[in-house]
Amino acid sequence: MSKQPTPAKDLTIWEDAQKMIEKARRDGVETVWDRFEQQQPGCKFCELGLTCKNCNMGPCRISLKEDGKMQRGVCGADGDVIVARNFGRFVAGGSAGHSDHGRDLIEVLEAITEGEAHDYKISDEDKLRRVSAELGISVDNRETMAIAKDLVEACFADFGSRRKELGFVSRVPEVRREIWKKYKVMPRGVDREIAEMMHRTHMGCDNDAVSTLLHSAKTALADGWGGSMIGTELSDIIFGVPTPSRSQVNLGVIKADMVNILVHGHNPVVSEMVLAAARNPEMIAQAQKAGAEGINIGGLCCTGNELLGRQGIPMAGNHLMTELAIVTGAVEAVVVDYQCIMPSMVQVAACYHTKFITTADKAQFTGATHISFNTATAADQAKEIIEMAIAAYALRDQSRVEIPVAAVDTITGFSNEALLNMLGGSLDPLLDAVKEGSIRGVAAIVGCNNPKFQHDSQNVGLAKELIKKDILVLATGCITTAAGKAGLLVPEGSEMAGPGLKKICSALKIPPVLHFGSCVDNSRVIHLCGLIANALGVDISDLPVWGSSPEWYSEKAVAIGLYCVASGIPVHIGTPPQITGSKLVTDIALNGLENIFGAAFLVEPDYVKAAEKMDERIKLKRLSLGLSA
Ligand code: CUV
Ligand code: SF4
Repeated sequence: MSKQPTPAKDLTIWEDAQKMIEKARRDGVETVWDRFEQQQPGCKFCELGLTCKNCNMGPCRISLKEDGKMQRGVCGADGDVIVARNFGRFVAGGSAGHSDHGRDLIEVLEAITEGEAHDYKISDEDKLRRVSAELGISVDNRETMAIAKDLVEACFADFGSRRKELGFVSRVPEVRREIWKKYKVMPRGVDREIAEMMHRTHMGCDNDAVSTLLHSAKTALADGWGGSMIGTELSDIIFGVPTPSRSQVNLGVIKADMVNILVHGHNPVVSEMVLAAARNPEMIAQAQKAGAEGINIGGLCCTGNELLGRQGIPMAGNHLMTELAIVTGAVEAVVVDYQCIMPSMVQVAACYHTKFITTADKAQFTGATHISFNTATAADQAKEIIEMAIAAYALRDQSRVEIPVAAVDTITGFSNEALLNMLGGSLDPLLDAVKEGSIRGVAAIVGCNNPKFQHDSQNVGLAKELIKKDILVLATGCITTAAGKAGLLVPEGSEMAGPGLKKICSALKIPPVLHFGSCVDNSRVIHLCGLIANALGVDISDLPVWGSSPEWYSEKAVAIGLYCVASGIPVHIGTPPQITGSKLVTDIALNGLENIFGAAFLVEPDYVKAAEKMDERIKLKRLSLGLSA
């Protein structure tokens, strides 16, 4: 007898997702939830982090039974070392993802300065000058392109090994820098720290869990204050600084009478060009000739966030919505760059008329249509992509189309610049609100979904609990769509907030949850914390702030979590990483880091309890700053 499938309402809190899960079942399409179930029960050793396959004397696994058997790998590594090494490589993977993304932006800026990327330009000269000056580049009476060339060199240098510390470390409060020096975690070059992590975790190198964990922190710091920060700042320079604008979210942004193209991945380099091509009158005329009303671009995951923040392009969904978006039967093309793109998208697309188009040579998918995207030919390639989507429109079977809900309104596109602008050019109004207790603290909730939880239940639940306690929430990554769907990204959302936050939101006409961009844009959050700490003359760890990723899944999320902690921002996560096989490593993550960095991880799968614990700490931090709890 075959088992009844789990009711869709238990898998996700959203109506659009529930309806599409049901349609996927009718259409015979396998989704992430089906595969998650097939994978249960998971491997215990792996879950605990106690498997090692770093050499060919193994693979090895460590037993938690203390009966003398399998206490050490063949080489002699014990459970603590193995867990720390695995964790270190996990962090290196995440840091590499963000940072390689950042490097791609340097290459675009370089191509602009060399006159080899005619379809791109420097959109924000002011920011170019500001950032360059911060990095010690002379900007007075110099041509834009000359400054940009120097900026390119300065950023590339941050990836290598010739520096003592990264350029943007200048944004870190002095006291924090001293801590980093003391524990030898001052990040030098991005690639250097990642490569050193791979080296340290080779058999026979770093065989001390504490030492490996400290280097994990250093690697993550190189991501946050290096690769990611470069990614954010250069994206702003090339495509513009995000400013608040109205947009919409959920599967209702897909339009039955349009050629629908979804952009997915992380990097704005391709998606900005696809958007520009979709706005080209010639392309629109072609789409109309094919019988559509026009061309509609929607976002998924962080590429979506990049376009949402800068261009107000609507968001079709977050991580666990990506397969379901295709199931609407109304998507002509999904255009991807890299990261968080489920390989299954190829199979799901093949069940419909959807073209699945990859664009990055470093992220190719068997069965996809690959266009090797090149900045020199970007506009033409983007047109080619649009034409493929228009051609696919003719193949759409309207009888299979189901757009389950109407779109929900949002205001998105905040950034530190936008925030300052709103506050009249100075952080003071924000600091005053914090001091008087209208805003009791700030929490950045970082994206991701994970089928281990009912989709978005924790993301939305936590955001609502926090704003009730007058804690301002900044949203980055995949929680954005969730917050938007829950009505938290509009000023009216402050009805759900506590009285203090509600008052501030009404005065400034802002939502209680501010969309702060994609996951590389968590660099904006640490930058902001640095600015606030400097303004108050304290360390970041003294601030009433939190990071959180309730439904995290990716290596990148752990890198973000760790650079936040090492920067002095405590981080809540809904599930532990694969470290619980080592009591030593787990204790360090939950407690030991507090003694070093003044912040540590909190693992709490229940969002109500998480919010309470976060609130407790905010109270303590407020009291130590001499403020009311
Ligand atoms: Ni980078 S990392 S799932 S938040 S995009 Fe969403 Fe976005 Fe991935 Fe996590
Ligand atoms: Fe086993 Fe040691 Fe090799 Fe890991 S490095 S697989 S623990 S022998």
